[in-house]
Amino acid sequence: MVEVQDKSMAEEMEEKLRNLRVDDEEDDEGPEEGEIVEESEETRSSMGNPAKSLVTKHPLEHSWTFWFDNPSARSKDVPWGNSIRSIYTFSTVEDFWSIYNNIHHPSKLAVGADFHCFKNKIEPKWEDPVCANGGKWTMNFPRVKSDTSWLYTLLAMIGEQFDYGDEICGAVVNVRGKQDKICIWTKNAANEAAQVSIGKQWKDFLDYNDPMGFIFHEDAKKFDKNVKNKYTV
Ligand code: MGP
Repeated sequence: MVEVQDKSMAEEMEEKLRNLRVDDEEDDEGPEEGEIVEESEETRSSMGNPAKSLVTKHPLEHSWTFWFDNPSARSKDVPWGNSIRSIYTFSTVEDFWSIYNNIHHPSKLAVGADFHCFKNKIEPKWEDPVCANGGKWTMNFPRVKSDTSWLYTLLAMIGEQFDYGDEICGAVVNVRGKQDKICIWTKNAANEAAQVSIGKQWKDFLDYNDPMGFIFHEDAKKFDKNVKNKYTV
């Protein structure tokens, strides 16, 4: 299980986020899905000027959207997904922290809530064309013990810490009666090497030591509660 070690990992990730553009500028091969292409002159010129960089926003590689599914807004009479709402899209380090610092973390959410952070324009649904052939890794936590892991998962994703980051659609935290779950959704479930790499790296980043399983959305759609893991790390 994950222990909250100290604040150094979050600080380290934030530092990496701040440096992201400097590292990436050298090997830019053109925009990818969700990639932010605009970069102001102001951003470029502030790189060597610490005073100015305090007031300049630092762009992320991708823009991301938070989505919330409020359990009290759900109804049995409407299809699954009707109550999911997009909350906020961010594309800079600073905007991430301003939204993150002003929203409830998993321990404060109601049982049944789902909170998602997905690359912009990818909906957190099996039906989204980018997710359709994908799957998900799932970590389990005791109730109200997932806040730090949720933050570290977000920082690892938006800070592009995964070797197969392009494979990632986003992450969701599911608040349930007995436990919290955090899942990372990916695009091509059949690509075993990519999924296993993401799973192993994610466990390392969070210092998560329990076995963790990957299921294909195709299998989840069969609504079989005993759906089998395709991969385990
Ligand atoms: P869940 O919330 O992902 O699983 O899906 P959990 O947490 O194991 O189950 P819970 O009962 O504790 O909430 C629960 C159910 O929601 C699924 O069995 C589907 O009926 C529906 N569902 C979930 N997702 C992610 C989707 C989706 O992307 N599309 C559709 N159509 N239904 C979904």
